[in-house]
Amino acid sequence: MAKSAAPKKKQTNKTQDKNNRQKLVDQKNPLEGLDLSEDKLIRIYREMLLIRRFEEKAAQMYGMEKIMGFCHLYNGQEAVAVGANAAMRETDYMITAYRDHGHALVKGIPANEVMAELFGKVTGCSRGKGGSMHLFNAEKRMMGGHAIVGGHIPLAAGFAFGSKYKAEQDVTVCFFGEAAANQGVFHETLNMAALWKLPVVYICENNRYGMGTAFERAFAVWDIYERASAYDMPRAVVDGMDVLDMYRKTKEAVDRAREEHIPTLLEARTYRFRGHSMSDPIHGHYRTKDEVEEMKAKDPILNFGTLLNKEGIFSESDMKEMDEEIKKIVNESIEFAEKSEEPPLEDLYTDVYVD
Ligand SMILES: Cc1ncc(C[n+]2csc(CCOP(=O)(O)OP(=O)(O)O)c2C)c(N)n1
Ligand SMILES: [Mg+2]
Repeated sequence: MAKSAAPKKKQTNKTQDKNNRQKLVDQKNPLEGLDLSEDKLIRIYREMLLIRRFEEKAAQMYGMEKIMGFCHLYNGQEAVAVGANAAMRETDYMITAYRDHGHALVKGIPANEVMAELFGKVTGCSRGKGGSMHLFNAEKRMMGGHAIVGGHIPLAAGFAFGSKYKAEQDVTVCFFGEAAANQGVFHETLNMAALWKLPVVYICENNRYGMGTAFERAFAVWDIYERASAYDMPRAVVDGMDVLDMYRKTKEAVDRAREEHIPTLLEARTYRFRGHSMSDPIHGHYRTKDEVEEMKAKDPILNFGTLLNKEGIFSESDMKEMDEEIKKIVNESIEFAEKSEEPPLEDLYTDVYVD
């Protein structure tokens, strides 16, 4: 995707044929060579579906003013967090920006606690004080939910430094939006991570927009992953709409971080189906309805479901049954959040500093 003033070269029929043939070869057996059991493949599907259903309900609750303040949904991007998490160990650290519901769910924070946090209730994973953008559970090694764009990138290096210093085997995986890659701290941290050989994997979720600014208008070089070359760091572009590609490339990076203490930058090309936040329209003035519809054809959940179905791993009726079970879990999370109490006023003064 390198930017160039030269007009695009027209593809000849010959190259088109070659590309199509290559696609058929690639599509033939997407599961080949993957170390994923059928159970794990089904779990991956389930995790993506849970996020989608959770987000749909969160949108509805926002409309009903049960959820207030900032709320950024993850619809469309599910394959990024789920595919990456499938390549991680439970003990590995995860840290992300404010579009964090999906990451929190896949890292094992129960839907009840995530929904209660969105409602600002004391039973929420951050005791009702963090809200949508600050979902934490240190025991599960979910290190947040951070609202300052790019602010958590150096924190990830800190966790990775801690693991290395203590000679522990854990890897830190840090997700951030592409706009965060234009913050100075991104470059400062990548330099240090490479220099100090930190066990960290940086995953840039390039959903093409920073609020309403198309990334092409904000980046001098459009291949964001290439920025890692400045720090002699391994790098790759990933199809962020394909959970298996996410798994495969994250696994390589996580293994390299764990075994050789070499950090990696991955650029996951993805898309958000909804507005930037709940207060924004779905396409707004910065993108067209057609573009959104075109990207919806790449829906990571529908496509992965079709693949599992085609390979005889998961039938349509299994999927329907799972969907019902997940909808029940999400509905119960609403009940749980509704019934829970708000934090008491005295809590204003707790959890401010470490004891
Ligand atoms: C330091 C800082 N500057 C500005 C903002 C306001 N802001 C909130 S979200 C956002 C866009 C970030 O886009 P991106 O990193 O691509 O993440 P996405 O929303 O696409 O997931 C901005 C500028 C902020 N939160 N922090
Ligand atoms: Mg973005």
